[in-house]
Amino acid sequence: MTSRPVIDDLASFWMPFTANRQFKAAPRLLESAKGMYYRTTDGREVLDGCAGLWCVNAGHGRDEIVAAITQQIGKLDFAPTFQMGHPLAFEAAAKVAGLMPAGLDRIFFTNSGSESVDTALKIALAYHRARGEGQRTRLIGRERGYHGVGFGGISVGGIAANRKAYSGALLPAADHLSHTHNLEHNAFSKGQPTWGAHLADELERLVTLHDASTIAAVIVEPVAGSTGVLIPPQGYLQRLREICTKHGILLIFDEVITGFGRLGKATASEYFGVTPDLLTMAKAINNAAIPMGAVAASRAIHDTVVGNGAPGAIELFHGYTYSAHPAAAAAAIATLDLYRREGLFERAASLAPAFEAAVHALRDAPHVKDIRNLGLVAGIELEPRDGAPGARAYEAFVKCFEAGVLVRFTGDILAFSPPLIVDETQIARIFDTVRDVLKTVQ
Ligand code: PXG
Ligand code: PLP
Repeated sequence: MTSRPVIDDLASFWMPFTANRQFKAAPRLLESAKGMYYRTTDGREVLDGCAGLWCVNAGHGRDEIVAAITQQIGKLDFAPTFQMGHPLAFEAAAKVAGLMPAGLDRIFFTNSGSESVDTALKIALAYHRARGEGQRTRLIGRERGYHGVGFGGISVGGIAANRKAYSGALLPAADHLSHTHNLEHNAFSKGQPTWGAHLADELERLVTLHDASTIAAVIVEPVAGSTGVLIPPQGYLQRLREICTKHGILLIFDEVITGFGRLGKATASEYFGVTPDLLTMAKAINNAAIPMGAVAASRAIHDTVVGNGAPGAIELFHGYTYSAHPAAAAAAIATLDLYRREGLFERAASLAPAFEAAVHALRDAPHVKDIRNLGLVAGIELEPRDGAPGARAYEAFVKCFEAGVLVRFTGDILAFSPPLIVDETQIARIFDTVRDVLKTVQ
């Protein structure tokens, strides 16, 4: 095992979504990665139980993706996609479109999930305006929703801490549905809970309050990831779809986490059999090897916005310098080929029952208050420590890391989303480690 000196000065990097002072007092540094494992700067191997940040679905350091990026950088490092193009941008878009639900085959590239969300919200407004309904500006999100950190995303998002400091500057016309998390009815559900479809009817209440003619879109994560793996009740998404359709409101699925195999299908939309009008993605679109995100729009939305522009005029005033960056596009093409060649979405589907059994086996472990799962994603909710919310899960996270397993935590919830190449032995190791750790956690 190699050991390298830790960087002397950790001060300059202001770390995102991190307790900076706590981290810098006792840093956890990853130096390399291959397959299912990270290696730390002090030479320890760490099993990746959360695919980085829910994004490295094909496992780390995949040769095909590395080669595609390396070759592309050498051939064409950058090309503008504003009034210019390069072949890989179109090829990547066609490949992404091929995985989307039928009809959602117009792809706008971004560099992150946050940008994808803001892009989708803007497309929704542009669509209604192009149809002569420019007064439809209200955007509806959901409590406990995470839609990234742009001003649009936090406005429709439902995480109080992400909104508080910026509350005076949120989008003026946003509202929220209730979240669907309910332990009284649904604790320890395996897969989709049976209780809660009626919560979608709240959209009817918001329509009554605001009038449908003012509402542009509803955005939800089909499975909420960031706030602790909230699985939609049976029938809930179908009901949301029906109400949106009835009132001409666009439905946006934020699939930044659920896209690309997490539930055993290309999209959660396919898994649940519910098709949105716009679908946001990022992360596993190119195995997170280079920042990239995208929005898939229905033909109707695309054709309305693009068809309404005057000849020679730009139809949508929106775009990023790095939209369809050549290296990101090359990585996406290689990644999507890899998913298909290795049947990784099918693999995730076939591992899901073993994954479910392994996580629910922790039902009687200390501090466990709820366990929930779908596909290759699971959450274990812990009883918070008195007067110190989040402290127990943080302690469990650190101890798992020290025991060689990387998990995610949010509040007092541990989240699991391993790369889709995980095997049953590794699944057992992840949850055995958590069980052992929970015995020692205060
Ligand atoms: N939408 C959803 C549904 C997400 O999960 C974003 C948008 C924003 O994507 P970017 O690429 O801008 O971060 C996300 C991101 C965690 C965690 O462990 C979750 C995310 C990011 C980092 C950590 O909860 N989700
Ligand atoms: N700020 C300035 C001053 C810029 O010139 C640009 C892009 O040209 C941006 C922000 C946006 O950067 P990006 O296109 O990478 O999102």
